[in-house]
Amino acid sequence: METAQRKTIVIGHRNPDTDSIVSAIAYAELKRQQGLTNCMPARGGKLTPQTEYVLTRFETPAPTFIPDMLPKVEYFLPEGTPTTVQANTSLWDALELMDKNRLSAIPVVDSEGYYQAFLTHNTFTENIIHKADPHRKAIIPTSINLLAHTLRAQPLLVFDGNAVVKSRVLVAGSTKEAFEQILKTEISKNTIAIIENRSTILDLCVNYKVRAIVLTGGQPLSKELHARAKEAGISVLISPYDIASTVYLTLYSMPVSTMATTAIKAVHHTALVRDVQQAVKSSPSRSVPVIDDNGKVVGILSERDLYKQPNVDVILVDHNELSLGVEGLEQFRIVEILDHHKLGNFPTHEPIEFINRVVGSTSTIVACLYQERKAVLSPNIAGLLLSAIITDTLGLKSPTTTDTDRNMAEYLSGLLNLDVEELAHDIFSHAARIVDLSTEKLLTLDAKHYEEGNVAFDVAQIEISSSDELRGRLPDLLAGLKDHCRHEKLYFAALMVTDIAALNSVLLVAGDAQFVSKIPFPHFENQENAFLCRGIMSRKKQLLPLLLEQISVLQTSSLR
Ligand SMILES: [Mn+2]
Repeated sequence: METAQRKTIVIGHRNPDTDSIVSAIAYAELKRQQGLTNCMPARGGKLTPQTEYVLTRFETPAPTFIPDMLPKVEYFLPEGTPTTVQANTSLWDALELMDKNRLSAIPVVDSEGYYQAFLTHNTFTENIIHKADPHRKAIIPTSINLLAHTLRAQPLLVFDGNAVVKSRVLVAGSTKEAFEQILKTEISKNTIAIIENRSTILDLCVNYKVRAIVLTGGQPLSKELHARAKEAGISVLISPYDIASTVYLTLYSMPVSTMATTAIKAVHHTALVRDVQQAVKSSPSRSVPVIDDNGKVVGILSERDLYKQPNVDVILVDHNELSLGVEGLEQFRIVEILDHHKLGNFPTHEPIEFINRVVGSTSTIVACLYQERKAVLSPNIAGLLLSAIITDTLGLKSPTTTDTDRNMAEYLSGLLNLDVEELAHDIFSHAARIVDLSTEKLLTLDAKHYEEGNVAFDVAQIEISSSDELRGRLPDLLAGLKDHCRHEKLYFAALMVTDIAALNSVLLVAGDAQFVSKIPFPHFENQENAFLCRGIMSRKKQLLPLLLEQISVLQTSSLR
């Protein structure tokens, strides 16, 4: 039997540039050609207009957006289709299935597969104590068909076979007079009488029009009684077991749903493991059902699954430092790295394929690997690779460009019959620059609002590919921030302008003068409210902690 291949995700750095996106797409394609069929490209951020242009031009969809790799439930689910039972299955069949598959819990689903309840050994034990309590009347919700099925009984007469009705179970073990006394106190139509073939008692049951008669000992009914039972609408079953076993099995003919608990909520397959850990641990079976977007059961997550390795591997392209990658990467097995940056990598538990070359783009490395591994390079992939080499080397002009990049660009342009200069011109002129966007748009495109202690502030972020784009806009942007801060009564408002080529950000801030004066970065272009933050690309992970610390220092000192 062929088992599904482990999933492998190829992903570039956060705030992905064209090289990160293209090398992920092209390398995932190469891996698939080499037999790693479940290998998918992903991206950890929004596409820049430049990347969008390149993907559109070479007719390739954007990789799946994975904002973080924080461990999610789906990465820990055991492989294969989960065992479930439908709500109208008998308790006996459900328990038998659990026993056969060595399960401590089983999700109860409706006919479409939607989650309804959870049957665990614990919930069963708790419920059976109540149902089988001899101090209370035995009332069992069951249908005639479930009863016949569980008892392996021969149905003689069946009326309304699928209706589940709460029924009192009576065993005719007494004299006719005593039994009649009992029958008088019951609602006959909700009574199931379990009788050894005793004609006097049978006669009573037919007269009182009980719901069902279960005959034990395998004896059939007399013709006369059969006819009267039929006329009275009484179901009659012949159990192959003796009275004791028949009574015992009757209890297990209840639909499984009556013994399952609805208190255990299903978790979503994309939920974060850290958010569901408590639910798993406090569940009596130490497991919870997992559902997909449609509410259908896709698995059971057990506590022991949480200690396993996730079922997804990761290939990093265009970065080798975890701090530059999407959040949570360290929890996964990194199986390969392709990069052209300085090393800042992490220890691994096992040897991995690690290719780091001093070239102008990761896409150059991927293109070389297509050649080395004699893989098919489709025109679209070739076009993407050429575009990424061009963007990462600024049209083969940046000092990072090597002969390998130039040779590869020439090879690809020959393959595509496309001039490098022309393509470079198209890419750089089509990519939207901040010049084309209004100040308001730039300040709101990707703005986030934060509240810390008794202050509120906004930090927006935009990406540029050259700081030249920013220079002419500085006065507008600073004035816009000032207005926004005053209007919204904020402690401060900031715009982080991230240069995806230079890997740094310019921070523009308007607001509390004391706060602004304490920002620990050098001024940008001698502007009082602009700062150059070298190596800072992430608002969430790098900038925000610094801002929060500054706020807390100022607030503490103002209390003194
Ligand atoms: Mn790169």
